[in-house]
Amino acid sequence: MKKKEIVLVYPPISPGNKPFYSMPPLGVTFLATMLKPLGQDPAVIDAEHEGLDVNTVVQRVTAFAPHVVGISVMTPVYATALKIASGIKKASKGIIICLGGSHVSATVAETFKHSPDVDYLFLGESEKSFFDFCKNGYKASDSIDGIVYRGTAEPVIKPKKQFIECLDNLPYPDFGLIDKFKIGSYRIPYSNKAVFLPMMAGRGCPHKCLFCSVHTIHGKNLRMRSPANVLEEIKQLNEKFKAAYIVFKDSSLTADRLWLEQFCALLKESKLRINWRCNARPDEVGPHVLKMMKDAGCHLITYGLESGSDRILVEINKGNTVEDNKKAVFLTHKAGILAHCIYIIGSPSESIESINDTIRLAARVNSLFAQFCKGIAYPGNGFYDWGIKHNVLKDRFWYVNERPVFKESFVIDPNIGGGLSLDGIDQEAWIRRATLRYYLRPKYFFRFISTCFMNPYLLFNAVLVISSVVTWIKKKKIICG
Ligand code: B12
Ligand code: SF4
Repeated sequence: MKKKEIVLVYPPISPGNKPFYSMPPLGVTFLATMLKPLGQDPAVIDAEHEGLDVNTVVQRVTAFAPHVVGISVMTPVYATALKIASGIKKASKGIIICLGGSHVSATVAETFKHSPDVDYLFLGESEKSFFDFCKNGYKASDSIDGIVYRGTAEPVIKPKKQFIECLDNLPYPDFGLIDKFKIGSYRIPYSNKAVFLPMMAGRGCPHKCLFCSVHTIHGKNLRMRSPANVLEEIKQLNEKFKAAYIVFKDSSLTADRLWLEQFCALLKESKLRINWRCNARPDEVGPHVLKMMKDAGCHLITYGLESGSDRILVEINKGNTVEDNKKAVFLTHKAGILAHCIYIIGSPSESIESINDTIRLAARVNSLFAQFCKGIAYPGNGFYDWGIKHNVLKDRFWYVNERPVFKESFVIDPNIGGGLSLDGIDQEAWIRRATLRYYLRPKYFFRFISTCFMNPYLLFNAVLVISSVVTWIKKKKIICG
């Protein structure tokens, strides 16, 4: 095995289980790509996609005999990430272990209380700070911000101050750095079978939705790459990997209207035969925008509709109305674009009535894909602060202990901890009920069949969906994502 000085790990959410759906991780791939000018040839291990268990991750990492290992942490993989760190330290004490990602960005120095094996923590987007750290011989310095390390008594915290101002200065993530990378082995729901890759056209979000913690990573100011820079990346991915489908992971690709107009115009002019999907806020789309997106190859839009109750939308600071939600999906369908809608069950003042409003809204908009998720108190989001303030979060450190995880195709079990204890509301039972009530409607059946006529590949997806629903019913588990 070739030695690698630096190895980055994207941990498995369900160790030992290979997911049906997954996509190459962007964050760790960016970090690895940044290090190439230092003469480094880092490896990225996508343990989620490969479905590796903790021991295998440890073996794969240590086989590279690295000096530094970086692990990316979203809250649900925290316990697993700490186990990986511990396994690596046991195998070789001298390896420096760094953690970064959304969970770490929100909890700052807390990890040091939970694990003796982690040496450095990185806060927020870390391309520059991790590069500087590596360039500085794997040590912190006064000029590196967003880094936390062990001091003699207390942790030393250098808060995150600088976000990358001009995103065009970042290199394009080199997916070839992913160990055992096979582009065709990744799969997403409801694609049109094309080879796909993820991308981010911008970072940061000025909104303040209570369930979201994006600002802890990318801050509150929206920063966009230039449309030409994004188009060039698409061209390169198309030439290098034959990628013909781009998954924009931006919080909302429609946030900057002028940017979107320029980008769609450029993409259309380029004559690249690319399809793409993105997230959008319902209050940011209208007939003109949607037509422009469709003409530029947009295939699917994911909307966080969250709730069918205006009262709840106000409570969670969503900044739009149920009417905006209905209109957005209606216009999306009218423009010939597929819609995937996400709903939350378990916002702080959720009631049976508001849940029923949400289920009714979902049925009314009748999107191809509806996903009902449990409202979860992740460190860094407003649900977490609310849960602590109102004493309805049974265990504020719920993420430290391992949890049973079930994963079949796009099914992620919301049996995850961190839900708020709400009087008289069993969120998981309601998610089950909402999902069944949604998919077992004749009107949904017609939506599905009519969409299949446009894209027969959906039938293949349907087999996967049905098999996961059957497994779910058998195991009495729940669909979320
Ligand atoms: C894409 C995505 C996913 C994809 C990931 C697929 C993949 N292979 O990448 C999927 C759909 C699987 C997913 C699932 C989930 N996600 Co998600 N996801 C995102 C999203 C939209 C973009 C992530 C991304 O690619 N960002 C771009 C890169 C550049 O940023 P990054 O990954 O954060 O990495 C940077 C820094 O964090 C840091 N960094 C990251 N790792 C490391 C490691 C080291 C060593 C260092 C030094 C630095 C570092 O530097 C990186 C470069 O700047 C973000 C929201 C967002 N806009 O960021 C939510 C987000 C990260 N997800 C979130 C959530 C809640 C989830 C789920 C729990 C949802 C659910 N209910 O199932 C699951 C959990 C999955 C898991 N593995 O634990 C939350 C995180 C909450 C938290 N406290 O962790 C976010 C912030 C969304 C939100 N609105 O709050 N997600
Ligand atoms: S949910 Fe979307 S719009 Fe709301 S704060 Fe998060 S990223 Fe911004």
